[in-house]
Amino acid sequence: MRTKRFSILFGCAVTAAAAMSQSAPAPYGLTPSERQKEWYDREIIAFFHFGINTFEDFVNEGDGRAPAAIFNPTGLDCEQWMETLKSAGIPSAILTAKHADGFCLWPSRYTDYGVKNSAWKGGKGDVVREFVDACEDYGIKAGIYLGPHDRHEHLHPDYSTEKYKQYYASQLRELMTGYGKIWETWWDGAGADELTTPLYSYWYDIVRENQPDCVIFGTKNSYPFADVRWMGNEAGHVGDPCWATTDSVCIRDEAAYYKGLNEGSYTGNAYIPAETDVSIRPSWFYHPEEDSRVKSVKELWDIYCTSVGRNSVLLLNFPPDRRGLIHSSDSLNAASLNRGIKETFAGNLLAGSKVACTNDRGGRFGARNLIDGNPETYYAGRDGKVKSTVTFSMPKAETFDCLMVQEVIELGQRTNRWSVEWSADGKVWNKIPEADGKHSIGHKWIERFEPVTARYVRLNIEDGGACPALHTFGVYKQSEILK
Ligand code: OTN
Repeated sequence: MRTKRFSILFGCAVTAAAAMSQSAPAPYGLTPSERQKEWYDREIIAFFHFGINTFEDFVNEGDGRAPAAIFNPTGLDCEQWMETLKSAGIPSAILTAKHADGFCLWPSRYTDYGVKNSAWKGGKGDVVREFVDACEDYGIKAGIYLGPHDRHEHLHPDYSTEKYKQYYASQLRELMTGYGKIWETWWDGAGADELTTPLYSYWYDIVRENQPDCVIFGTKNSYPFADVRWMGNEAGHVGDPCWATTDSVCIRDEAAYYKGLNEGSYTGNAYIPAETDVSIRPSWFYHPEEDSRVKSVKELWDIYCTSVGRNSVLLLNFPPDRRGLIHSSDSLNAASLNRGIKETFAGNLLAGSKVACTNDRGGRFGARNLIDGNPETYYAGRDGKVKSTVTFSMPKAETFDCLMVQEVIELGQRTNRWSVEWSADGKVWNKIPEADGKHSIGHKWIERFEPVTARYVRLNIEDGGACPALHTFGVYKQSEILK
């Protein structure tokens, strides 16, 4: 009797010890760098298109001929920009230090075309300095757009010259060494898609030597150095699926090129996730004519769902006006979007559910982790078993019209087919058409659908390259603010 009792206790202890020591799944395929993980977690980045174009009538792509003197914001206040970001819940921002017109917002030693020859502050001002200082004060991660296309210098199309290479390099060095920590730099392909890889290689060294954590947005020939890619349009909608991987040799026919940007490729040979650049107004630069055409909260929510909610990061442009301030309509709509997102995702309706799972790794990887609201824990299946069905039984019927699922991105893109179903009685199951035959998940995937009232929900992982590893799954009711 004594012996048996001992052996039962001993057996339990072994099982518990085995469960505690259950090892994590090995990463599968390509995985993000630390820089890319940090970038994914930002979710939204603000873009500020501000420069000489702001002071011309309806110009977005200046020809580089506007006199520097016309740049003269009457009340520039970068702290007001930061207030907009704080109420919008946006943790990072990128300023167009130099757009395609070539006008420099900082007093570059390498050109006269910039703030030092403007009327603003008697030529003694530095917008980049004011921007990075305000970012620092507000805990916002600062980024710099230094457009490779420079019409003022009339270098186009002779981009491959040594003169141009050094000119850009000198300006890049000024910005990467003189303004503190820079979290992102933007190599816009607009007007510059033909720049060669050796040129980017030279510039890349300047970024990496001085800013090891700086994420590089790159296109085409800068892919070997890019941390994030363009997603193929400026409307805010990435593809479905949207893989973080793509083919780095992507200049085939045009359709394949755009598909590669918009959707990526599950078998792609490079991990370069998609960044979604879109303006809150029709144009990139401020035009008073567009004050009534600021994107509505509903439009912004659509964009959030088709960018952040499709495994991308949203780069949302807020163009400061001629005073040097963000217009109140832009700020108010962005703040409402933030409140609506918070309200929607505050309550995972599956949180109190009983959970059953067909493929449970055990130990600390149980499927309950999907609904514990803790980003540190995750659910994983058993090695070699890619399929899984996780069934959630809620304490009572709930009505929802939105779902969200997140993979453990540091373990790679594992799942490549999934669906979600609901049931009122746990016997008859109904598909959610918008969540059927899905492919990518990645950092975050959101689907919206007609309201459903259900007591049971199941997540089906139907195929993948390795056992599933997911840290969140939830169903939600969209906030009224977003409608
Ligand atoms: O005419 N264009 O150059 C253009 C029109 C619409 C959308 C984009 C572009 S250029 C495009 O810009 C992207 C950023 O939005 C990337 O930098 C691409 O490399 C570039 O080709």
